[in-house]
Formats: sequence, structure tokens, C-alpha cells
Amino acid sequence: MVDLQSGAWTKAFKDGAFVRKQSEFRDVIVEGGLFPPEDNRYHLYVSHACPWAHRTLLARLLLGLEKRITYDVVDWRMEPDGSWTFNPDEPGATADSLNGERSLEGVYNRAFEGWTHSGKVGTVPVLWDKQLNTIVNNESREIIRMFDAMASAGLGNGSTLCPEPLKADIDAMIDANYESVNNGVYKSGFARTQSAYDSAVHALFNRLDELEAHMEGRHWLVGDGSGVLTEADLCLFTTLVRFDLVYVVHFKCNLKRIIDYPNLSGFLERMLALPGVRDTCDWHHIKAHYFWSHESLNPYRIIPAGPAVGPHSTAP
Ligand SMILES: N[C@@H](CCC(=O)N[C@@H](CS)C(=O)NCC(=O)O)C(=O)O
Repeated sequence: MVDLQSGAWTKAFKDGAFVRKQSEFRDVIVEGGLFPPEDNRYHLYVSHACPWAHRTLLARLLLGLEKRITYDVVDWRMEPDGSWTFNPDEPGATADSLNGERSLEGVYNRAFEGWTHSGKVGTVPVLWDKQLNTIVNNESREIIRMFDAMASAGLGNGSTLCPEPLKADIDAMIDANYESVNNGVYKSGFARTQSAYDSAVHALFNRLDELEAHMEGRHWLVGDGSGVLTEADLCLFTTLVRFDLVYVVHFKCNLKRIIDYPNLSGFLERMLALPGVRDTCDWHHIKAHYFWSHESLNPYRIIPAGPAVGPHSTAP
């Protein structure tokens, strides 16, 4: 769909409500398949700003796959048409060390001839196969599940983020949070009618209220007792950790802040205390990206000073 404001392919809307595009590459890493679990075969393209891409870096870290899967990071500036570029001069970003492309679109073109002319825009994360030189998958939820399969195949640190007996509960929790929370912040922010905004923002806070109650006495979202760390926690974390920093102001998600929810704040702190997790959070990339990239929401690209409180309060 062509965006009538910019003339470019950007976002799809239905009755003023933002509709997220489906990911196009949906192959799987599986033993005996075209893409088997193998050391140093797969490469991630991520943005540190992006909550979906952040999930994949967290799974890579927590499953002990850092030495098995390489990655590159795009610049935090997303162009008005939704495209990403590589900029090794930008702190925290890299060149495309694998394919030498200047933009992520170039990577998509390598996997899908004519991508540029297809009217589509390449999203992050991208999981690339260095052997067959193509994209395996560009859907975060599926990528983290495949990383678990790689870890189970003996490439990881022996842990799992998706224990078989909890799989149904994990999927149900991820599903329950997807439309209302993960996508809900975008639906609130990109809404083009009052009613689209109202319904997104209330669904979002209703679900956050439910999650706050659910987390009473628990450490993690799923599992008996205080729960066990799973994919469901990663998927919620990457949205919540951006919430007070960006979504409250930029996406008008301002009925409450995460810091106003004691149990959800505790959950954030617990996630951030896991070894290496804080290092996956680039507050500057996150904040600068949103306030700079969505010109229609913030035409002068002014980056707000706050918040003065919260885990990211040391952000410049
Ligand atoms: N469903 C995808 C969503 C990925 C996504 O939308 N990524 C955003 C960055 S946060 C992107 O690359 N957007 C570029 C665009 O839509 O043009 C996933 O979970 O992996």
C-alpha cells in the first residue's frame, strides 16, 4: 500500500489503524533440512533500536550461541521509506561485514531478485545463511525458536528458553502479549483516527494491568512457582524496556509508565541483571531511532531529555 502522505511504501492502515506487514522469509533451521543447525553458518542483521531484533540478540546470548552466530548492526536512522543502512562510523553500528552491502535492502535483493522493485521494505531482524547465501527467516519469534533448536542440537550452553512441557504455555503467553502490547504500542503511536488510538491504547494498558497482577510473586511469566526464564520473557522484555524511554511520549502510551507498575518494574530489573543482558540494550540507538525516524510523529526530530528515572536514566 502506498502511503499517501509520503508517496512511499511505508505502513498499511485499515480504518486509521496500523496493520503490521507479514514477514516474507519463513524457512526453518532444522536437523536434516535445507538449513541444518551448524556452527558459524548463520548471521544476524539487527538494529539495536528494534524490539523484534533485540529478541534475537537476547536469545543468542542467553542460549550461549555468541560464538556460533555472527551479526551486524544497522544505523539507528531508519529512512522515511522504512529502509535501513550500514554505517560503521556510527558508534554501536557496523558495516555489512558479510555481503558488503550499504543498505539492508541490498541484502534482501541478494536473497530475492527484484526485491527493491517489489514495493516491499526489508525489516530487521534478518537471519542469513552464509552457505546458501540467502535469507532463512525474518520473523523474530521464529528465529528465537530456531536458536533454541540450535542450542538443543548441542551448539549452545545447555540451556533452553522453550522447555517442551511449557511450549504451549509459552506460545499462549507470547500470543496474548503480541497484539495488545508488542504491536499495541505501534498501533497506539501510528493510529490515524482517535478511535483507532483509543482502542489500541486501552487494550495495551488492560493487558499491562493483567500482566502486573500475573507477576505478583513471580519472577518469570511462565512455569510453576515463580516460573522459569523463557522466550515469553524475552518477547515482553524488549517492548517494556523501551516503554518509559520512548513509547510513553512518542507513541502516546501515557496512561501509566512501567515504573508505575512494581511487578513489571521488578521483571525489567531481573532481566537486566542477567549476565550480558544490559549490554544488549543500546539506549542511544533506541531513543534516537524512534524520535528521528518517524518524521510524521516528530517532524522536528527533537529528542526529549527524560526520563530521569528508570533503568535507562543514564542515557545521554
Ligand atoms: N514481525 C517482524 C517485525 C520486524 C519489524 O517490523 N522490524 C522493524 C524495526 S522495529 C523494521 O525493520 N521496520 C522497517 C519497515 O517496516 O520499513 C518480527 O517480529 O521480526
